[in-house]
Amino acid sequence: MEGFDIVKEKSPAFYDRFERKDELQGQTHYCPGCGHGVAHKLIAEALTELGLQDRTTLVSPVGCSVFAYYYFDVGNVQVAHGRAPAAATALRRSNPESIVISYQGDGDLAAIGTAEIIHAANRGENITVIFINNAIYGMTGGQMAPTTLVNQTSTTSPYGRNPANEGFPLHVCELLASLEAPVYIERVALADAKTIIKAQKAVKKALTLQSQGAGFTFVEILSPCPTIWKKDPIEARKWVSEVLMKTYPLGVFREKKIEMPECKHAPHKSVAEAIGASGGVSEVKRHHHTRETTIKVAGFGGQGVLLLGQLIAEMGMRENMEVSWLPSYGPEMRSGSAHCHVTLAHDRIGSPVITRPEVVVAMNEPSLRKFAEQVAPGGVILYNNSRLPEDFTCSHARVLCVPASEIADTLGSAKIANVVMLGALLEETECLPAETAINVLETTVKNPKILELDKKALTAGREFVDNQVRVGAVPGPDGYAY
Ligand SMILES: Cc1ncc(C[n+]2csc(CCOP(=O)(O)OP(=O)(O)O)c2C)c(N)n1
Ligand code: SF4
Repeated sequence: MEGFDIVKEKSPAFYDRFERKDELQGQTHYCPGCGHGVAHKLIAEALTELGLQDRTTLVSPVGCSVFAYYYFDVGNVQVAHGRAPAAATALRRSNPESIVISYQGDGDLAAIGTAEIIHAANRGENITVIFINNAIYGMTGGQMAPTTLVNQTSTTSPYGRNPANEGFPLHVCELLASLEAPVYIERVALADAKTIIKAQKAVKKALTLQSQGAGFTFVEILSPCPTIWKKDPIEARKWVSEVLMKTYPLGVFREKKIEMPECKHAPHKSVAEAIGASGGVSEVKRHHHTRETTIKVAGFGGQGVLLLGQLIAEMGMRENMEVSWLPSYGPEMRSGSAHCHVTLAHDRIGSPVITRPEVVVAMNEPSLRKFAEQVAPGGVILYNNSRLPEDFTCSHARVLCVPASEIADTLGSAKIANVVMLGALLEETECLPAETAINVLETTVKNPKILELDKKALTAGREFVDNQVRVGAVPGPDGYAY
């Protein structure tokens, strides 16, 4: 047009190049006329305009939406089918300054992932979910989705969806709008220029709200899938406006007035941030006599393995540390294997899973054999026995034998072996003060006799380690019992 320059350029939020096989160079992963490409463009433009690209992570699940990570020059995480809102929750909570987008198809979000989306929305996670509703499973060749229309044919409903047999189409916006927490829910479409402009505004609005820390935002995009619908791209767009939009009316289903919370997501922030965010003046008290560490406690059910981890975590909390405790146990109430991961940190913890613990507490031989390899080089293993199995060697970590069960028996109860081990661990690692352990025991153990025993057990464990190292009662080559 005279007087106008038509500038075609890609959004900086897209990679300069995307990878494809040789013969497919220059083609995207999407079919001609597919809505995914347009939806990508809307997201990329919003990220650029809002200046959010550098702190964004996009979660792609399973389905044609998985290809998003080839295009967006942001942090990309690919997750199992349906799990994107759960992964997005973790990503956003562990990095509250980030922007997290969960980009999901209808099979992914409304079938296998129904639980994840509902609970993420209900918790009011500060994430943005972009829901591409094309009323079918695209990637797998056209099976019925929860959003497939009544009478719409698919490979699994060849005579058309029959509500008597397959239920009615799921209206996800309406469903989520029945929850209290979400702050913004809108359904838009990629049917023509007018609806696409509305979609553009909705995507931008959702991301703006997320960047303000407002809460859960959700944009459903009715999107053409010409290949599976067996229509050309023009017919497919027409079908969006003439058919799909009749079942799924466009509109805003939730738009909360945003009052900036004094500390809405306090549990997601570190204690220091939470106090700062609520305008508190007192600095959080960090005790300098605490030490960050990661601990795996393992044994069999009934040895108090999980409780030992809980005691350590509780102690950390009382010392204003960031803590996590993650249990793992078999179905048996007794004698099955059990272990737990405990992290004590001064800063926010990214994940409660510990793959390289600095300390392993092995309450029995199978746990020693199973977890010794995992301990970080230079770490320590506390083994509940007076000696190691003859064929056992460990060159990368120190192994300290603490006959906790024997000591507990001498004190009068096999059940307190875990507290003996707690004493040993505190003395060996100096991660937390022993007085805090006494404080925790005094407020959690109600029976005075057991409390007395626990205190003795704690002291016995500490003294055992103290004697090993400083007096060298049963020394190995470097002062430890090997
Ligand atoms: C656990 C699991 N179950 C099933 C599948 C097979 N599968 C791959 S994609 C898909 C459906 C995707 O449909 P949708 O989310 O609507 O995305 P679209 O391809 O239409 O964009 C299914 C069922 C899988 N990959 N993993
Ligand atoms: S199958 Fe459908 S959703 Fe998948 S790329 Fe092709 S048009 Fe898009």
